[in-house]
Amino acid sequence: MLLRFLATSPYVRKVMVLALEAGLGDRIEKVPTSPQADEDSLIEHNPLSKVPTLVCDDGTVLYDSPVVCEYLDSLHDGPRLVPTEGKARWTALRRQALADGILDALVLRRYEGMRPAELRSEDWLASQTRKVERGLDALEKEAEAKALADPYGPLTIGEIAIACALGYLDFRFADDDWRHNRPALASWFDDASQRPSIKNTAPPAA
Ligand SMILES: N[C@@H](CCC(=O)N[C@@H](CS)C(=O)NCC(=O)O)C(=O)O
Repeated sequence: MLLRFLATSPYVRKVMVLALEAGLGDRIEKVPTSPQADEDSLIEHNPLSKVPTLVCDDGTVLYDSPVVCEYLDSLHDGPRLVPTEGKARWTALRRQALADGILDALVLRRYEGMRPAELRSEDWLASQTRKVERGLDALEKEAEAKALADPYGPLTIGEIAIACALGYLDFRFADDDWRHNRPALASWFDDASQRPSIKNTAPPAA
Protein backbone atom coordinates (compact mmCIF):
# COMPACT_ATOMS: atom_id res chain seq x y z
CA MET A 1 0.00 0.00 0.00
CA LEU A 2 1.13 3.52 -0.70
CA LEU A 3 0.51 6.21 1.90
CA ARG A 4 0.75 9.83 0.80
CA PHE A 5 2.79 10.95 3.75
CA LEU A 6 3.84 14.12 5.56
CA ALA A 7 5.90 13.65 8.73
CA THR A 8 4.51 16.80 10.39
CA SER A 9 0.84 15.91 9.81
CA PRO A 10 -0.92 14.71 12.97
CA TYR A 11 -3.59 12.99 10.85
CA VAL A 12 -0.91 10.99 9.04
CA ARG A 13 0.65 10.21 12.39
CA LYS A 14 -2.66 8.75 13.56
CA VAL A 15 -2.66 6.38 10.58
CA MET A 16 0.97 5.38 11.17
CA VAL A 17 0.44 4.78 14.90
CA LEU A 18 -2.52 2.53 14.13
CA ALA A 19 -0.53 0.71 11.44
CA LEU A 20 2.36 0.09 13.85
CA GLU A 21 0.05 -1.03 16.66
CA ALA A 22 -1.62 -3.43 14.20
CA GLY A 23 1.70 -4.83 12.96
CA LEU A 24 1.15 -3.43 9.46
CA GLY A 25 4.10 -1.03 9.37
CA ASP A 26 6.00 -3.13 6.82
CA ARG A 27 3.09 -3.12 4.39
CA ILE A 28 3.00 0.64 4.06
CA GLU A 29 5.23 2.49 1.64
CA LYS A 30 5.42 6.14 2.59
CA VAL A 31 5.32 8.58 -0.33
CA PRO A 32 6.56 12.00 0.83
CA THR A 33 3.94 14.55 -0.19
CA SER A 34 3.36 18.30 0.06
CA PRO A 35 -0.43 18.49 0.07
CA GLN A 36 -0.58 22.28 -0.22
CA ALA A 37 1.47 22.21 -3.40
CA ASP A 38 -1.56 20.87 -5.31
CA GLU A 39 0.49 18.00 -6.75
CA ASP A 40 -1.31 16.47 -9.73
CA SER A 41 -0.51 12.96 -8.57
CA LEU A 42 -2.19 13.59 -5.21
CA ILE A 43 -5.19 15.40 -6.71
CA GLU A 44 -5.70 12.48 -9.07
CA HIS A 45 -6.24 10.31 -6.00
CA ASN A 46 -7.84 12.83 -3.67
CA PRO A 47 -9.59 15.89 -5.10
CA LEU A 48 -9.20 17.57 -1.71
CA SER A 49 -5.39 17.33 -2.04
CA LYS A 50 -4.93 16.20 1.54
CA VAL A 51 -2.86 13.69 3.44
CA PRO A 52 -3.30 11.01 4.59
CA THR A 53 -4.41 9.41 1.33
CA LEU A 54 -3.95 5.65 0.98
CA VAL A 55 -3.63 3.74 -2.28
CA CYS A 56 -4.54 0.13 -1.45
CA ASP A 57 -2.85 -2.86 -3.12
CA ASP A 58 -5.85 -3.31 -5.46
CA GLY A 59 -5.71 0.36 -6.49
CA THR A 60 -8.63 1.48 -4.32
CA VAL A 61 -7.99 4.93 -2.92
CA LEU A 62 -9.08 5.91 0.59
CA TYR A 63 -8.78 9.22 2.37
CA ASP A 64 -9.60 11.02 5.56
CA SER A 65 -7.75 9.52 8.47
CA PRO A 66 -10.76 7.83 10.19
CA VAL A 67 -11.56 5.98 6.95
CA VAL A 68 -7.95 4.95 6.37
CA CYS A 69 -7.60 3.82 10.00
CA GLU A 70 -10.75 1.72 9.86
CA TYR A 71 -9.59 0.11 6.61
CA LEU A 72 -6.14 -0.75 7.99
CA ASP A 73 -7.76 -2.18 11.10
CA SER A 74 -9.68 -4.62 8.88
CA LEU A 75 -6.41 -6.09 7.56
CA HIS A 76 -5.06 -7.80 10.65
CA ASP A 77 -6.11 -10.59 13.00
CA GLY A 78 -5.15 -8.93 16.30
CA PRO A 79 -7.48 -7.13 18.70
CA ARG A 80 -9.44 -4.40 16.91
CA LEU A 81 -8.18 -0.85 17.40
CA VAL A 82 -11.47 0.47 16.04
CA PRO A 83 -13.95 -1.56 18.08
CA THR A 84 -16.60 -3.08 15.85
CA GLU A 85 -19.68 -2.81 18.04
CA GLY A 86 -21.36 -1.70 21.19
CA LYS A 87 -20.44 1.05 23.59
CA ALA A 88 -16.72 0.49 23.01
CA ARG A 89 -17.14 1.45 19.35
CA TRP A 90 -19.10 4.63 19.97
CA THR A 91 -16.80 5.72 22.78
CA ALA A 92 -13.70 5.19 20.63
CA LEU A 93 -15.22 7.01 17.65
CA ARG A 94 -16.43 9.87 19.83
CA ARG A 95 -12.96 10.25 21.33
CA GLN A 96 -11.43 10.22 17.86
CA ALA A 97 -13.92 12.92 16.78
CA LEU A 98 -13.00 15.05 19.79
CA ALA A 99 -9.25 14.69 19.21
CA ASP A 100 -9.63 15.32 15.47
CA GLY A 101 -11.78 18.37 16.25
CA ILE A 102 -9.05 19.71 18.52
CA LEU A 103 -6.59 19.17 15.68
CA ASP A 104 -8.87 20.89 13.15
CA ALA A 105 -9.10 23.94 15.45
CA LEU A 106 -5.32 23.94 16.00
CA VAL A 107 -4.59 23.75 12.28
CA LEU A 108 -7.02 26.63 11.58
CA ARG A 109 -5.39 28.60 14.38
CA ARG A 110 -1.96 27.94 12.96
CA TYR A 111 -2.91 29.09 9.47
CA GLU A 112 -4.72 32.18 10.77
CA GLY A 113 -1.73 33.01 12.94
CA MET A 114 0.55 32.89 9.89
CA ARG A 115 -1.43 35.59 8.06
CA PRO A 116 -0.19 39.21 8.14
CA ALA A 117 -1.34 40.89 11.37
CA GLU A 118 -3.66 43.30 9.53
CA LEU A 119 -5.58 40.39 7.96
CA ARG A 120 -5.70 38.24 11.06
CA SER A 121 -8.95 37.90 12.99
CA GLU A 122 -8.31 37.85 16.72
CA ASP A 123 -11.96 36.83 17.29
CA TRP A 124 -11.51 33.81 15.02
CA LEU A 125 -8.26 32.87 16.74
CA ALA A 126 -9.91 33.17 20.15
CA SER A 127 -12.88 31.08 19.03
CA GLN A 128 -10.60 28.27 17.79
CA THR A 129 -8.57 28.48 20.99
CA ARG A 130 -11.74 28.11 23.10
CA LYS A 131 -12.63 24.92 21.20
CA VAL A 132 -9.18 23.51 21.96
CA GLU A 133 -9.37 24.48 25.64
CA ARG A 134 -12.85 22.99 26.09
CA GLY A 135 -11.80 19.82 24.28
CA LEU A 136 -8.73 19.43 26.49
CA ASP A 137 -10.82 20.05 29.62
CA ALA A 138 -13.19 17.26 28.54
CA LEU A 139 -10.22 14.94 28.01
CA GLU A 140 -8.82 15.86 31.43
CA LYS A 141 -12.11 14.73 32.96
CA GLU A 142 -11.88 11.40 31.12
CA ALA A 143 -8.26 10.93 32.20
CA GLU A 144 -9.12 11.88 35.80
CA ALA A 145 -11.93 9.30 35.83
CA LYS A 146 -9.44 6.70 34.49
CA ALA A 147 -11.82 6.22 31.56
CA LEU A 148 -9.06 6.34 28.92
CA ALA A 149 -7.37 3.05 28.01
CA ASP A 150 -4.33 2.13 30.10
CA PRO A 151 -1.43 3.76 28.20
CA TYR A 152 0.58 0.53 28.57
CA GLY A 153 -2.22 -1.77 27.42
CA PRO A 154 -4.19 -2.14 24.19
CA LEU A 155 -5.32 1.21 22.82
CA THR A 156 -8.26 2.14 20.62
CA ILE A 157 -8.40 4.69 17.83
CA GLY A 158 -9.78 7.09 20.46
CA GLU A 159 -6.59 7.09 22.53
CA ILE A 160 -4.40 7.04 19.41
CA ALA A 161 -6.12 10.19 18.15
CA ILE A 162 -5.82 11.85 21.57
CA ALA A 163 -2.07 11.10 21.72
CA CYS A 164 -1.61 12.58 18.22
CA ALA A 165 -3.53 15.74 19.15
CA LEU A 166 -1.47 16.23 22.33
CA GLY A 167 1.73 15.57 20.37
CA TYR A 168 0.72 18.22 17.84
CA LEU A 169 0.11 20.72 20.64
CA ASP A 170 3.65 20.11 21.91
CA PHE A 171 5.02 20.31 18.37
CA ARG A 172 3.33 23.50 17.13
CA PHE A 173 2.02 25.21 20.27
CA ALA A 174 4.67 24.48 22.89
CA ASP A 175 3.98 27.85 24.57
CA ASP A 176 0.35 26.94 25.28
CA ASP A 177 1.24 24.97 28.42
CA TRP A 178 -1.77 22.65 27.96
CA ARG A 179 -0.55 20.54 30.90
CA HIS A 180 -1.29 23.37 33.33
CA ASN A 181 -4.38 22.35 35.36
CA ARG A 182 -4.61 19.05 33.43
CA PRO A 183 -2.37 16.75 35.47
CA ALA A 184 -4.26 13.53 34.76
CA LEU A 185 -4.15 14.03 30.98
CA ALA A 186 -0.48 15.08 31.14
CA SER A 187 0.42 11.97 33.09
CA TRP A 188 -1.56 9.72 30.74
CA PHE A 189 0.22 11.27 27.74
CA ASP A 190 3.67 10.95 29.33
CA ASP A 191 3.01 7.22 29.75
CA ALA A 192 1.48 6.79 26.29
CA SER A 193 4.51 8.53 24.79
CA GLN A 194 6.66 5.58 25.90
CA ARG A 195 4.95 3.28 23.40
CA PRO A 196 7.18 2.52 20.40
CA SER A 197 4.35 3.43 17.99
CA ILE A 198 4.14 6.92 19.48
CA LYS A 199 7.90 7.37 19.85
CA ASN A 200 8.61 6.22 16.29
CA THR A 201 6.11 8.59 14.70
CA ALA A 202 7.11 11.78 16.51
CA PRO A 203 7.23 14.79 14.16
CA PRO A 204 10.67 16.14 13.26
CA ALA A 205 11.96 18.99 15.39
CA ALA A 206 9.99 22.18 14.54
N1 LIG B 1 -9.98 15.38 8.08
C1 LIG B 1 -8.76 15.06 7.40
C2 LIG B 1 -7.76 16.20 7.59
C3 LIG B 1 -6.50 15.98 6.79
C4 LIG B 1 -5.71 17.28 6.67
O1 LIG B 1 -6.21 18.39 6.84
N2 LIG B 1 -4.42 17.12 6.33
C5 LIG B 1 -3.60 18.29 6.13
C6 LIG B 1 -2.17 18.01 6.58
S1 LIG B 1 -2.05 18.12 8.32
C7 LIG B 1 -3.54 18.59 4.65
O2 LIG B 1 -3.37 17.70 3.85
N3 LIG B 1 -3.70 19.87 4.30
C8 LIG B 1 -3.59 20.29 2.94
C9 LIG B 1 -4.60 21.30 2.60
O3 LIG B 1 -5.56 21.50 3.37
O4 LIG B 1 -4.47 21.90 1.53
C10 LIG B 1 -8.21 13.72 7.93
O5 LIG B 1 -8.55 13.36 9.07
O6 LIG B 1 -7.48 13.05 7.21
